[in-house]
Amino acid sequence: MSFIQAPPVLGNQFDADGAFRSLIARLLPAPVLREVEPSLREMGRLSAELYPVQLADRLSEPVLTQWDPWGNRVDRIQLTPLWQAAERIAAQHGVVATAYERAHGRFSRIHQFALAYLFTPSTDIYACPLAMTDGAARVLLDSGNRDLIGRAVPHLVSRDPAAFWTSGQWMTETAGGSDVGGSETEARPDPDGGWRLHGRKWFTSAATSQMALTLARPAGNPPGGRGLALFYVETRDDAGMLRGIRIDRLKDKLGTRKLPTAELTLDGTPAVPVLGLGDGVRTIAPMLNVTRTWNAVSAVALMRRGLALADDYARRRSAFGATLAEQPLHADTLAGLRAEWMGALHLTFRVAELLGAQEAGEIDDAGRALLRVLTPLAKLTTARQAVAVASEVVEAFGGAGYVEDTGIPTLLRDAQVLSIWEGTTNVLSLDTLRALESAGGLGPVRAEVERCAAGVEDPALVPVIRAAAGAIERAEAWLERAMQGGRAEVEAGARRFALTLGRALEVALLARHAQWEAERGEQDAAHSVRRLAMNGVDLLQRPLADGMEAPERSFGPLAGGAPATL
Ligand code: MFK
Repeated sequence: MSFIQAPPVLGNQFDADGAFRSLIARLLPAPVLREVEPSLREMGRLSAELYPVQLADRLSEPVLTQWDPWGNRVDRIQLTPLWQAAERIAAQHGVVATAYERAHGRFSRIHQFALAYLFTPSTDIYACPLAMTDGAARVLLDSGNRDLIGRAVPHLVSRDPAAFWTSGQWMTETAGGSDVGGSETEARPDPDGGWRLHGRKWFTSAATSQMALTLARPAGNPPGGRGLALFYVETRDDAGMLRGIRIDRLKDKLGTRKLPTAELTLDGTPAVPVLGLGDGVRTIAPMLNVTRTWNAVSAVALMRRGLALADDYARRRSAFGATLAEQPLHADTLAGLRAEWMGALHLTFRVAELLGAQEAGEIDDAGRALLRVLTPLAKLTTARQAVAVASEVVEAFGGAGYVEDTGIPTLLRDAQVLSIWEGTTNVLSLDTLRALESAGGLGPVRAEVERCAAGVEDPALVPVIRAAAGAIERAEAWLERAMQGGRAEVEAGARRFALTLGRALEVALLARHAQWEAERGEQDAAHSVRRLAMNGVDLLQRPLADGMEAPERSFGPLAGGAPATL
């Protein structure tokens, strides 16, 4: 009994991530890259440094204290030590602020999401409050409400931990997390001219935020989403007491256990309308699009963490006379996962690139339509990939991956939320249809694949990009056929359709990058893009032998669509 297995170890997570460095080297002009690299390297260093802290903090969870010893209702939440550190680090390193300081114009979004990508896996999903903070800043700035912008935005984008605020996004009620139009919270006018909210918010992540944006129905408004209005709430008064808010309980969740996700009762909560007294869903939509982009960034960040650990472990663990890394089947399994992650990475940062261009006012109508379509596609595709990859990562560790204090199971539990919150895979598939409808069809997606194809010349990559274009063509044909069958037929296939578009876009974007690398004598993306295509792209058509069609499935990418014929 003398053998002790060496555990996986992480180095600087920026330096160690060649695929990511290659991507940002293409996306950022050289002078910008030179300027931002030190901040990314520092975040990569912190990410490695915080990982053992995260493991040591594994069992602590937020604690809700509702009453003080003397019978006063206090509703205080004690956050875990790593979450407290994460808030400070996030502020100081500008994980939100970078996007709004816009020191590098449209490239600042890429810089910011690069910081978030490195920050996220070692900070116990502190990305959640940051995502909502970012989304709240976006919504307030878009609203043009000068009072609220002046009051809140400087806090939301502050680098000073003492001044930094996070924001909640209170949407979900017992009547619906997806069908938000069913919200029951009522806004009643106050004699002093303000508004007070009455209702119950059923799933409020980050209940410790200083402010929140929330939906409520002004008394007398009609039912449905249009009758809701968006309200701004400051959660505590100067004495630190909650303002007409009770925290009823913290949720007992499968994962994201460090998040103080709470059930709240709003009992006369003072609130300020953000933009008029209706159309709240439309007003909050920019926030959803920002948080959905964060979701995709978190998905690629968690996949990357799983793979970094699995790769390192494969070099340390021996079985049957060789390291796992030298075992062909294990190496092949990891290569398949790496391909999924790289496709997801490229789709996600394409969204970041477009969002940055939009915010800097450097986007045309076609770019805007593309961003609107790519945002739900990136969210839904990368979230499903993250769950599938995290599950395989657990398996790549064998029994150790199933043991809690290795920290590996947490990856799977945390990844599972990514396909649920901020819109489930199905809800986002329907949102994709809505986005395509307003774009007048698949034009933006087709144009994006054609743009990628135009840059691909390497004979080894041409069949790959053709596979992506072919999948888009078949998806378009499927949509036309399904539309003849009526709305129900289109909706029934919407998930397979959206995942096919998402995967085809990943292949196209990665192939374009592989061409760029090939011109520099590198082959990393080329290997992965071929593998991604072989993992399967097209979930709408799954031909079997003898002209049979496989039952259509919309399971996960690794069990995914028909492998492309390369
Ligand atoms: C780590 C990263 C992430 C961390 C964040 C964690 C926080 C977790 C907390 C939560 O989970 S909060 C809950 C998140 N909930 C959702 O994401 C809701 C999911 N449901 C949907 O997205 C539904 O599709 C939706 C609520 C939008 C449907 O509601 P409605 O009332 O049927 O809306 P409708 O009529 O479809 O759209 C109303 C308007 O908004 C329309 O514009 P017009 O009024 O001009 O016609 C839509 O076009 C517009 N709209 C809707 N979604 C949009 C959008 N516009 C732009 N982008 C979108 N995504």
